[in-house]
Amino acid sequence: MPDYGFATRAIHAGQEPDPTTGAVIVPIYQTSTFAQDDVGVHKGYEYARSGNPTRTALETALAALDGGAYGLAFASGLAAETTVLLTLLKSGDHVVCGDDVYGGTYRLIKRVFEDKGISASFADTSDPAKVAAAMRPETKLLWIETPTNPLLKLADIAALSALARDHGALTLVDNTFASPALQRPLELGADMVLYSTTKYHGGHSDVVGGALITNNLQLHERLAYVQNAAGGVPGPFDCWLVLRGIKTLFLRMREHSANGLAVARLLLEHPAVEKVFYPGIPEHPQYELARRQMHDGGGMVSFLLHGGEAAARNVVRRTKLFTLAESLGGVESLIELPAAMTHASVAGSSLEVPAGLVRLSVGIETIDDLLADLKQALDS
Ligand code: P1T
Repeated sequence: MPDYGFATRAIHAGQEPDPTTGAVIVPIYQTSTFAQDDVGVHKGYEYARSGNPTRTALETALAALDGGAYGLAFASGLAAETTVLLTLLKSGDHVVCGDDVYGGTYRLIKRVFEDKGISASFADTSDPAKVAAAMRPETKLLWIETPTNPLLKLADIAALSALARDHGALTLVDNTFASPALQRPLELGADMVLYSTTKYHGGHSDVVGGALITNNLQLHERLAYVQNAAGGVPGPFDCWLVLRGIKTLFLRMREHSANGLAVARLLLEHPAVEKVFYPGIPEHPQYELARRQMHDGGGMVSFLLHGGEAAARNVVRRTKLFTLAESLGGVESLIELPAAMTHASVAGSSLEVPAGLVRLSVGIETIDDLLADLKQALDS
């Protein structure tokens, strides 16, 4: 499509009115197979693991949002991750991964793929020198989360993509926390972008999904081959829910960022709070990089309390609007303790997160209500 702006692409890319009925919204093609006029003669679809028109619409929209040429949709973020690792790595290869990533990503690389002869180093991706030191001749992939889950550290995508290229490795950016509304890694030199579309793309905590986007046709074809061969694909209704969410991604991220900033400021000023992690405030050690690389600070905020884990457990028990739950990126606010919940699988590793860390997914409710809820939970 022409060079439309982000919000226009979100609403129209891959989502032209249905050519047979005129339906303005992409239909849910709830079918597992497609009729053929003769053997191998069909309208572009044969079997729904290999392709489904609702999924095609989503894949086109996903690619357009990231300014990429090719998109693939998956049954979950981890199905997308599995597909990348299966496609790019064989026994003897090495991956350098950030040292603060989603617990399930660590578990997949360390506990599933290391058993298959693939080795991994976990390096501080906020420091390019540490990433350079971790690279080996057999390193095939650099895996970056920025901002990281749950400590909101940033990685310089342009610098690290160039560094990986010099070492003959590809760079993948898990852009789940920022979403393409706030950060577009392909434009900064990354080879692939990965999402848990369960989060901001879906936006309503009602669907699990994943995505991979690239500009490299050869890489896309290899990933698409494994997507079909391994089969971690989303069903048509799940694709439709993500497509519906995408239409308001731009608006939602504006509100998530405004509310995230207000929450971070409240926490900074509260006497019970020891430290705040949020890329949208000058107190963040990489604020300059955030301003260069991201359009806004986003909706994820983490913090530590002076009272440690006991105080943190009290706060997550006391909030009323912030629901105690895993996941993030929905319109409603969530609160959790990563060490005991989303990051339980990094316990005892170099990625272990502080037991008293509290993570917020700040939703788009009325900000005064969110601030009052946090304040009463911190005060009592
Ligand atoms: O849950 P799934 O859709 O499979 O996505 C995995 C995933 C990948 N990358 C990042 C940065 C993530 O945060 C996640 C999932 N994270 C949570 C469920 C969470 O609460 O942190």
